[in-house]
Amino acid sequence: MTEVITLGIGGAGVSVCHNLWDHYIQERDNNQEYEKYKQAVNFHEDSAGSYVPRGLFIDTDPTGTDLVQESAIKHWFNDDHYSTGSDGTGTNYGEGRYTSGREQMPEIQDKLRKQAESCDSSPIVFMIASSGGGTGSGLSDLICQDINDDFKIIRYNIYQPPNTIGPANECFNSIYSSWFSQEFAKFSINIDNEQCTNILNRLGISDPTYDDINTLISTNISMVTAGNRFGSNNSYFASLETSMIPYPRINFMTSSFAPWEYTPTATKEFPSVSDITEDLFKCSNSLISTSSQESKIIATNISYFGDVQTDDIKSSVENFRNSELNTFCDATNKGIGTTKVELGEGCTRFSNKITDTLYNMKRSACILMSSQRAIEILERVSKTFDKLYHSRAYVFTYVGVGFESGEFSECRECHAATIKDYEELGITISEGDDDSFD
Ligand SMILES: Nc1nc2c(ncn2[C@@H]2O[C@H](COP(=O)(O)OP(=O)(O)OP(=O)(O)O)[C@@H](O)[C@H]2O)c(=O)[nH]1
Ligand SMILES: [Mg+2]
Repeated sequence: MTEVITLGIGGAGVSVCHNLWDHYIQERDNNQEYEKYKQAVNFHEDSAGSYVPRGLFIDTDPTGTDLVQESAIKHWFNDDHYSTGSDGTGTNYGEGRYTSGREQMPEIQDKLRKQAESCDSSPIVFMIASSGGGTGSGLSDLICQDINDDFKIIRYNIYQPPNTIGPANECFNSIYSSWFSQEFAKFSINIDNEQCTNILNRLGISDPTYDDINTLISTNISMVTAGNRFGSNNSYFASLETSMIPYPRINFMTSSFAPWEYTPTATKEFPSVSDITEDLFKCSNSLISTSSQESKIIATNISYFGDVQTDDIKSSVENFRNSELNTFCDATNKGIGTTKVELGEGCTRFSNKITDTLYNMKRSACILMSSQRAIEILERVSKTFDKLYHSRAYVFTYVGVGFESGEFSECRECHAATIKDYEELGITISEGDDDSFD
């Protein structure tokens, strides 16, 4: 069985993680008697027979972790679940990686090892952070670099939105954490707040707060990983990993849910499995801003929930294959992995205004996708970076905290190489290599 240690890093990471634990704790309370439910994915049983969450809240300042320590679920956590600094990084990646973040590393290593020792096998480390924050980028990268030999890492990045409203140098931080995610993580799943806001607007939440967005994000995390807790999959994202073996340097994932447009009061028929499957591939439903609908898809993993029969899944994949949404490199779609998540009779899950809409739907689905949509997203942040770098804006604040000036060009070159990897994939495909998955 897969065991997972979840790390929330920096302000956004800690807040999303708080929301996610709220979710996992309620889900465990509701389902622990249910035979198929594997509570040991996220909790370990201590010597006194109590279940303890496997995870850490990490920040270079106490704002976010203080909120968790005062929250309704605080009694689930003890000192071993926190690593909190005092000064923050002032949105500076260099501070997160070289100064204030680095000072916390011995404590983080110690607490992480302790949790890993409570696992039966090598756990997966799931890291949640914003790639724009100095802590979320710099300290996450330091942790990633430190542990990647020992653990399989999945990074969940709250990525730079197209219309940045935060500090302009967030794109410096983002470009670095993209590079490290590429080098050291198995997958990085990327979403942005702007697109999450658009989706929440469509759900009737007109002016979403961070809490609304975090609920949407934690619902996404919970749904894409649900197969592990409820199903029979033994490995995280197993089919996706297999499909991605030929592409070792391509790991930038996007995610979507469907259906969104349906409201319980609608008189029209509920969307079919086929409609839902097609919706998952539409850029408008992605949790990261993208419009590259024509771009090539490499591999996907779809989890279905609710009233969905195995035959319906087969026929909807067949329908998708014949639709214009099928832009798979391999037109036979060997790269589509599907999981039907059985929640069990009477099984109730986390409940809030977003999950009430999604979970209580007759059927729904979510997808993880690797595709050339990454090019558009990576190029967007590169352009902002280049503009600032050429004017030398912010460079001095990074050099002042331990950066070597060569690191900027090295990072930018690696970023360009990643974009090229995705572009070359397009060239190979147009030359007729449509058997990429054999
Ligand atoms: N979804 C979401 N985004 C957030 C939240 N808080 C901040 N952000 C976004 O994350 C980015 C800033 O990152 P933070 O996570 O606050 O920064 P940090 O990682 O703590 O790093 P520093 O504070 O710079 O050391 C901004 O783009 C914010 O819009 C949150 O609770 N949820
Ligand atoms: Mg912060």
